[in-house]
Amino acid sequence: MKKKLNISAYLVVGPENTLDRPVPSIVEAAITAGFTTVQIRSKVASARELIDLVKQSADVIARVNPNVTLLVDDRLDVVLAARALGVKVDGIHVGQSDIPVDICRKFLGADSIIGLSARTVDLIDYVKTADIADIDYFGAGPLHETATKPDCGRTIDGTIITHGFDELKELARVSPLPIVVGGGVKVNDLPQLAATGVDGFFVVSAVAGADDPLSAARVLVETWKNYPNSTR
Ligand code: TZP
Ligand code: MG
Repeated sequence: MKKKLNISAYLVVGPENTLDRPVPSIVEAAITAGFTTVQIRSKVASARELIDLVKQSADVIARVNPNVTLLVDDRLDVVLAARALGVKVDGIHVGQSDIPVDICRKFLGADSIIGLSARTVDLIDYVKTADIADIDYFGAGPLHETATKPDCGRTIDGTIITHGFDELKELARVSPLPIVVGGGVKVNDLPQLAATGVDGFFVVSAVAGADDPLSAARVLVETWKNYPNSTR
């Protein structure tokens, strides 16, 4: 059966984001604080390292909170390899230039979670008209320009498109699927972000780059909870 998806507090993390601390320790801090989804994402780790990180993260999730959803960014091969090794991975998150979602669905099966980063340009029209047959949620962003993913929101002419709260409110209204928003998100953004009606926030550095990831994650979760918004 498909795991019930909760993208309200969504951690994205890889070894390049943790200031040399082990990825599983950051995952543990986040889900102990109440994060609901974890995505393992690395542009530097090898396939073997990624499989290992996914396994270690799955072990932390099984121990701390088995309801947490575990996803892998981009790497269908890593999800399949981890599963072949008996690791419980719930699915994948892909971008517009990654493996198409129907191919992911074909390989991962009906019970897997598949997230897709929405297009940055013409975001609202895109979400209204996208074929959502194989998608469980949309990622949208950036809210702010971010050093963690400098190309996020960058158009062909090099300018960065960010999405303000008014646009995100409209996005939440028209989207046929749950929406998680990230890119430069910090705790101070959460009241306004929650008020837009989107389903959650995703962060890398606000947790993985914090001096104390556990207390940073706690503040994020508590702040979001104080602005209950989603009925999806
Ligand atoms: N996808 C869009 S922006 C982003 C990803 C993975 C990075 C967000 O990182 P941070 O540190 O929360 O700005
Ligand atoms: Mg990608």
